[in-house]
Amino acid sequence: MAEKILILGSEGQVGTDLAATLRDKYGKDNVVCSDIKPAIDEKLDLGPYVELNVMDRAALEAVFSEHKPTMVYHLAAMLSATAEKFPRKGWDLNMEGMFSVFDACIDHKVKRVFWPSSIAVFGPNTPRINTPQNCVMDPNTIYGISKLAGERFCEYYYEKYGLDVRSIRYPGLIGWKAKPGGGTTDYAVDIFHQALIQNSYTCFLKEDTGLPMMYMDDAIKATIDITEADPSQIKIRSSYNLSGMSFDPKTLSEEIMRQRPGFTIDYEIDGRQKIAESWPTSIDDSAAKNDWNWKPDYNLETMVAEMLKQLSAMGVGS
Ligand code: AKB
Repeated sequence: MAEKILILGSEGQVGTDLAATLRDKYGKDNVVCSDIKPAIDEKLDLGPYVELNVMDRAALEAVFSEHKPTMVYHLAAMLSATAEKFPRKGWDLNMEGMFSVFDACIDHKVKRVFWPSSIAVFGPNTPRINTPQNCVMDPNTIYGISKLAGERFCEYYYEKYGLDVRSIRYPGLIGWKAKPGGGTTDYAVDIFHQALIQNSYTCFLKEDTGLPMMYMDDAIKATIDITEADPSQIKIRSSYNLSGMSFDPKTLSEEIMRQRPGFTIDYEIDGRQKIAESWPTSIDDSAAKNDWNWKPDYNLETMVAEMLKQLSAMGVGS
């Protein structure tokens, strides 16, 4: 049977890239995009688009009935820094959104659903270097708590209802098509825009704050690969650790300086530092490598080169 794909949260940082890749692969009419943002002509030209709040169960039901998706990517969520400002809203969107989507998937016999977790599931007592798949997990942000609870429900829905949920723990994601909104790792995207605009950047994290990161093309590859993998390959039904590269702001700025002489960085630390300090600096993703052949293509040097090239081509800074 031909696949019909529904992306919820298609206007976000991951959704923008994922929609473009899936539309290339499956044809634009077989990928329905949806987000809380209104439908405008520019979006409708790219393929089917529905304005939708994932917490509105009746509206979600109507979208499932009309489009009959075989695969669903549920990306709508509030990220770490914003959820700290609006804890109740963050919890409601992340949890109620997940329940309404999972329940609709069961009702409509959806073959597969992708739900993203995050390195935010780890906390201050987690081993920070080469963080194992299974270890102490004591997140102290609303976002992290909602993602850890969500992971438990992924496994629960699989065991109890047979819903084939696939999930990975995204590191900080770096892409040029869309900017992230409200995350702690956002500096690693912003820095490229400011490098091209004014050749300097003021960073909100300390220079030695190492975090796991990944270039967006790798994240999209992992997202599609795990979702399309044969069920026999998926041995972890909560969420897989995933690793691309790890660096701190100083190391990233040095690589940008190397490729763009004259670039400078300074630091004005804000509340996001505390969140970053509760997360790992590097991740052990051997389970993803063994089970479904995960392998990233980008390292720090190639990611920086690609970001500068693509943003320049878009006209950023000119
Ligand atoms: C955030 O910073 O909140 C996200 C994440 C690591 O999940 N990018």
